[in-house]
This record gives sequence, C-alpha cells and structure tokens, in this order.
Amino acid sequence: MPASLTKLHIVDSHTGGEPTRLVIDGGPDLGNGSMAERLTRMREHFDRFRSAVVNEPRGSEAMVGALLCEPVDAASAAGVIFFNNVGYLGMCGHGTIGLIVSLAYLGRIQPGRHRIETPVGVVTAELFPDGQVAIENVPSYRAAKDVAVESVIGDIAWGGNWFFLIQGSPYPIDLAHVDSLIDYAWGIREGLNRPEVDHIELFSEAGRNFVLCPGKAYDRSPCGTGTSAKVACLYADGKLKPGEIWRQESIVGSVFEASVAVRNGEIIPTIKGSAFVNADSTLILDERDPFCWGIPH
Ligand code: PYC
Repeated sequence: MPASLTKLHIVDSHTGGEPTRLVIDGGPDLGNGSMAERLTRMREHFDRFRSAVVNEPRGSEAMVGALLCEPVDAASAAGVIFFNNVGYLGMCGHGTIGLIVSLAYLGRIQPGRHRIETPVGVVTAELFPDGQVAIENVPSYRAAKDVAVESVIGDIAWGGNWFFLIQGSPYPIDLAHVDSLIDYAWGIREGLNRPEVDHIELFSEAGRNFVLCPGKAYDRSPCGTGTSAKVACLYADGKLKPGEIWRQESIVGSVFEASVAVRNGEIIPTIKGSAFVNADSTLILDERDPFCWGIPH
C-alpha cells in the first residue's frame, strides 16, 4: 500500500433513520486516558480525521462518527468518541444504539448488558435478543426553566449534550417543512447566546420532535440525548413518574421509548430503540486527494 494511503475499517448503521459510522480500526492513537482526555487529544491533534470520516465526499452533514476505543476499565465492552460535521458530542443516544448493534453484527458482543465509556461518563446498554437496545444514560437534568429567547420560551437541559427545548412549533414537524424548521431553530440558537447549548429541540402538539444539531443538520432519529433532556424536564414538572413510558417520535416517524429512574437524587433516563447495519466497508484516505480530509462544513 502506498505511504500516502490510510485504510479505515468502518461499519455504518442507522438508528431510526439517523446514520452512525463506527470506525473499528485505522484511527489515530489517542493514548490510554479517559474518553474525555482522548476526545481532547483528537480535537487538538487529529481533527482532520473527524472531518475525513463524516464530511463529504465520504459522508454527509447528517453523518455521526463513532471512534471505537479500548476502554479504560476491562469491565467495559468499549469506549467511544462521537463526532459530527463540525465537532464532538459528549454522548450520543442514537449513536450508542448503532454502536451496540454494530458490535453485535461483528460478533464482539451478545445480548445482555454492556458498559460503554463515553467522554461524559459510563452508560449501560442492554441488547435484547430481538435486536432492540436500551441505553441507561448519564444523569440528566433541567438547568433552567422558562428561558425567553426571541419570542419563544424554553427550558435548558442536559441529557449528555445541552438542549434548548421548546413546546410548540410554528411549522408542522414533517419533512415537507424541514427547511423552515431548520431556519427557525437556527434563529433561536443564534438568539440564545449560550454557545454550550448547541442543540435546539422543538415539540409539536401531536408529540413529534425536531432536533437541530450544532452543524445545522437535523436529527432523523428522536435524538437519544434530546429525549433524555426531555424526560428530565417532564420529571421535574411532575409530568412523568419513574418507570412511566414517554414515546418520542422524530420528524421521519421513528420512535424511542424512554423512562426515568431516580437514584441518589439523580435522574437516570433509559432510551430504547433499534438500529440496522447497512454497510461494512473500508474508507481510503489518500493524501494525494485534495479532499482527503473532507470538505469543511
Ligand atoms: O441521539 O443523542 C442522540 C443524538 C445527538 C445528535 C444526534 N443524535
């Protein structure tokens, strides 16, 4: 193989329509630290690798990358770093469901419970014999209620990423209105003036949600971390009791089922959904290619 070529083994999946590209091997050496430390190392020294994997011409704005890592704790099934067209995610619900289904496809795990290390903490994934996956997420919470931005009021909540959640949408949450939804949510994000709150989540009266991600891509899935943020808010408002099921439906009609447990005063969401593997292939990074490292978003 010429010195200018790097090969990456990848498995692609989608979770409720939202893609995850799992990099199995060929990625950069990020050392043996925690996933948070490895994420920092990747951001500072190997960010072009992120772009090469998820951006065009190999990927798309919707693609979420997942770099499979050796876990710190031998009791964990894997470590993972999630990334998108513009940067990095603390956690990713649809991506973790995709990771678990991809590891099962590769024969690396069996049905049962598996610890997964992420940059924002350990999550537990249960793979069921029918292929569904339930993720017990990091503790989630509402940080602020009834925050006014532009002409809307919403809540700021953490579910592994930061969300601004708004009940109501001036447009129907369906694919025919996706451009208007993107423009509307982007305007709210700009008005929010809180750079750490980088996901905007709208809810229709009919219960569908729309999540705009930091790189202006919309989540095709109901968004696992966004669903976690939502159930934390519902619990805080006394609208969801521990163990009750909340069904969150995405703009494309895919559904996650969620519930909360309360442990040591912390709200622990569980998100259940399905993913399907749709490619097992090799990415080729050829340094002679002017777009080897992706077209920046
Ligand atoms: O499922 O948590 C999620 C997610 C975050 C961004 C895209 N999907």
